[in-house]
This record gives sequence, C-alpha cells and structure tokens, in this order.
Amino acid sequence: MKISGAELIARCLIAHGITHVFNVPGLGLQPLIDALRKHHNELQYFCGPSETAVALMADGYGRACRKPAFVNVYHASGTALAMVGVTTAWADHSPMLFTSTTTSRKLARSDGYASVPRDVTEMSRQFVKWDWEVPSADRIPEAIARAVAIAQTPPMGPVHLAFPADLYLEEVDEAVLHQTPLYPPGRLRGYTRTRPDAAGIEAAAELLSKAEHPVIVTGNDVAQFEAVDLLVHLAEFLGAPVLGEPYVAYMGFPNTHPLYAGRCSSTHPLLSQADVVIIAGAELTGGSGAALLPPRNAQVIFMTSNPLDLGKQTWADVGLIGHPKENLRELVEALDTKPRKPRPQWAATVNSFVGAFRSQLKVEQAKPASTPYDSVTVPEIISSVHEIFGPDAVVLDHSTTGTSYMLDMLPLDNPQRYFGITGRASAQGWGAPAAIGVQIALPDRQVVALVGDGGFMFTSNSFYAAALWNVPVKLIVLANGGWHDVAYTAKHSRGWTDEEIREARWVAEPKVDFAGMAASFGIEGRRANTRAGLNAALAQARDASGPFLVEVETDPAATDYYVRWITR
Ligand SMILES: Cc1ncc(C[n+]2csc(CCOP(=O)(O)OP(=O)(O)O)c2C)c(N)n1
Ligand SMILES: [Mg+2]
Repeated sequence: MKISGAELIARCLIAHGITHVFNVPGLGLQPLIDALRKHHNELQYFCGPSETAVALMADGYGRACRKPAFVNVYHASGTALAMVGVTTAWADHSPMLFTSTTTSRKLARSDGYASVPRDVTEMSRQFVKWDWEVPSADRIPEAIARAVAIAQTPPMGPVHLAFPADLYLEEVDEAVLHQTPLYPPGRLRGYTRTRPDAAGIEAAAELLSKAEHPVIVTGNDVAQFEAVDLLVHLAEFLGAPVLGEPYVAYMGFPNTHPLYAGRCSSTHPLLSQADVVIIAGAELTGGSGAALLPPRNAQVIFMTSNPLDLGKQTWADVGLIGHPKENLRELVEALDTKPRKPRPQWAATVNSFVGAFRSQLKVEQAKPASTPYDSVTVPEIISSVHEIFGPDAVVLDHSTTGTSYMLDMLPLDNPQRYFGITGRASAQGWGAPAAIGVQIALPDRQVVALVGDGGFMFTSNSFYAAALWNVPVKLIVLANGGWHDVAYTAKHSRGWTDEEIREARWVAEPKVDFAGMAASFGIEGRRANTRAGLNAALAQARDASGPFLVEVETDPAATDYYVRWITR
C-alpha cells in the first residue's frame, strides 16, 4: 500500500519510541501535522506560541527524559527562531530530534516564498551532532533511525534533519519502512556504556592512593547519567571535598553532604591546596568567563563521556573517557583493592572549611532585605519553596544572580531533582519554556521554576502554552527590578553609575505586572512582597491543579553573594 512521506515520518517516530512532538504550523507543514494528528494516541502534539518557545520546551523535555522529543519548525524563519533551543541542547547535552520543513525540492535555490538560500541545516551545523536534508521519502526511515540513535548516544545532544515540504506528500510503498536495514528499531541498538581504558583506571587509582589533598570538582555528566551515588562513594572513600560549578545543568553531588564545599573557583581555599583533582564531567567555565583552573602543580584526573572535551579547559594527567557511570564504578573498584590512605590532617582542614561555609550560609539566610521597600531575599524564597513544595519537587533554576544561593542553600539530598543551565549555554529566556518541557516530561512530578524578571521577558509568551495545554508547572518570577547581572559588570568593571544603568534601561521601569500578564494568558497568578505573602502564594500555587505564576518582589542583594563567589 502507498503511504505519504508524512505518514512514514509519524510511523517511524512511533517505532523509535518518540512520544512527544513540538511544532509551530505554517505553509507546507500541514500534511505532516495531519499525519501526526492521526496518530495522536501515540504522539502527543504540542503547538506553541513561537519556535523559540517550543525548541526550548523540547530542550527541557530532553533533559528530564534523556530521550529526544520531535521538533518540527517552519522553514528559515522558524529555524532561526528555534536556534536558541538547539544551542542550549548542544551546550547542556540535551537529546533533541530537531527538524525543519524546508523548500520543496523542485523550488530549491529559487529564493521563493519562505525560502532558504542554501541548506537550512547549515544554520545549526556547528551545534548539532549530525544533520541531513532527507533527499527522498524512502530515506525517511533511515534518517529517523540514525537521528534518534545519535541524539541519545553519550554525549547526548541535538541532531537536525530537514524535510523538503514536497517530501511530506510523496507517495511511497509502506514496505520501505521494513526494507531499511535499520528496521525494526531493535536492529539499531547501541550499547553505549563504554568503559575507560584499564591502564587509565590504574593510573588514576595510583595517583589517588598517594594523594594527600584530593579534591573533586563535579559537573553535569555525573547527574545526567545517574552516577551520583558512585561519586558520593568515591568522595567518602577519599575524604575528598566536592566542589560544584558556578552554573550547572545537572547537579552532580548532594549539597547537603558533609563533603560538599560550595562552588568551585580558582581561588577556592580547598582547591588551592589540592595535589590531585578529579574533574568529573565538569565544564569548568566560571560565571565571569574566567577558567576555573586547579593549581598548576596539581595532578588532574579528568573524566568525561566526550573525547573532544580533553584539554579544553584544563590539562588531564589522566583522561578517562567513558560512560560516566563506568568511569566512576571502575575507579571506585580499583581503589577498593588498594590500602585506604588515612588523611587526618586533610579531613580536619576540610571539616573546618565546610563548617565555616555552613555558618556563612546561616548568616546569609538571616540577613534582612537590603531594600527601602518591602522585598523578600533570595535565601528566604529558597526556604519557602523548600518548605512549601517539599523535597520531592523538581526545581528548575534560571534565577541568574540567585543561582549561587540556590546551589548552596536549596537542600538537594537528591541532586537529580535540580535542573539549571550552564555557563556554556548562558541563554536568557531558557527558564520558563524549559520548565514547561520538564513538566511535560514528568507529568507525575511537581515542577517549580525560579526565573529572573529580565530572563522571563525573553520568552514570557511561552507561558501562554502552559495555559493552552494546562501544564501544571509553577513559575516564580524573581522581580528584583531588572538585569542585575549585567548591571553589576557595567558598574564594577566599567564604572557606570546607577543613573547610567537607568538611562540604558537596564532597570525594570516601567514595572511589568507579571501576575497580571499571567492572568491575561488565563493563568492564575499572585504577587508577594513579604515572606508571609510569599508563603501564602506558594501554598496556593502548590494546591492549584493548573499552571500558576507567583511574582515576588525580590531583594537584589543576591548579586553580592554571587559576585563574591565568581570573583573570589
Ligand atoms: C540570550 C541572552 N542574551 C543576553 C544575555 C546576557 N545577560 C546575562 S544576565 C542578563 C540579565 C538577566 O536578568 P534577570 O533574569 O532579571 O536576572 P538578574 O541578573 O536580575 O538576577 C542578561 C541580559 C544572556 N545571558 N543571554
Ligand atoms: Mg532581575
């Protein structure tokens, strides 16, 4: 029997376990949308207010599911709008099956309606693991099979396929689905838990067994591949303090653990004393852009799932390339065969540092707001979120200058409930749409997102989609009066005055009524400027069955804590 290219795409997606589709419609896409709709029992279809919104939702979905969603966008303009979703998915290793509808084959290179002067996949090429403009309908099964496999193979990331619009209407024999060498999906099954080289493990274990002052810097890979328990085991075995990065997509270590020593900086007192540093899946970019280097005389054991990461930020005396879980498991096993080295002095130093660090956090928590008007401090917001939503809520953090407090103060016994954005991605606007994607991926979990007021303005339209689809995500907008991150830099590195910052319009004047904006979208919203008001609003949000927005007048003083860390 003959079927259309569009129908073939839908069937291939289903065959490969794709369950969610994100799209914005337009000329030429309709046959595909019809085919996707026909299979609505298997493919949940989400149409959003812009390609930027849906691509960032797919990025959030990929982070939470660790499998790709299918995104299809409109020609050159839709692809351009979606590009920030592709760049963040690249930066933070989110699997994504990104596809563009492009000019029909007969009209290619004619610069007609909604056209692309060359290949639409050129736009994303430097950010994707693989790209292909599918030349004919009979190649669809192969294209989708390979794209899904590549996106999901560590290091995960986006792939970009382009479908010429006429390919959706091309009739092919349905047998092509079965004729591809890659069908059924079981014929393309990659076993991806690659093991590090035995010699490398031995070299790492040898270094560690002699280390006096071991330190671990943890990052994304560890949490993304569910290796946190192994990292905890390794840290405890070595008595090594664990440092996080200033910004992370996934948090690799529980920040409630007695060996958690705050976030990394080149001058971190424990890192400065390290003789062996294990860098486990960390990207080592600071918030200020400066590299976070270990001391020059320290030996570095660098663990990564991506061979291309070697040597990017730091040297690697021992580079262990493999699946993050296997890297850690093999290292732990190798260490277990060696005598355990007591390090009483280092233990005392680490203990005393962590004790002082925790006392400092208490001081920060107790600080009153610095504003002449009513506002709530970021530590208070964090405490309220934790008290009201509890330890099981999934927290998505795009609070920018609030992130330092978040990573240190939000109790994360299970760090895998935290989703953030790395310095490498550094994309304002990510938070709200990504939170919707995470909530779609995890329908049984409560998802709470904290976003800056400036960042939210980049993609606030995405929140309308939460209303359209009744996605019960809870969004907290930290209304601290504008763009404090960039204002800080202007003020302290370039000598700008408050007046100049105001003239540049980096201050939120006129004030945006975020709760009112939510109401105009048909979403419940509340504003709070006191702790009690915030608690009441959060409780209402928690109990609401649909999406909810809480706008909180936020003390901008969080910037000081953030800057103290990144410029230390
Ligand atoms: C797409 C993009 N454009 C510009 C920037 C630069 N930038 C970094 S922080 C920031 C302002 C963020 O404001 P807000 O979300 O209110 O956070 P705050 O600094 O107030 O904590 C901007 C514009 C960026 N990171 N991403
Ligand atoms: Mg702000």
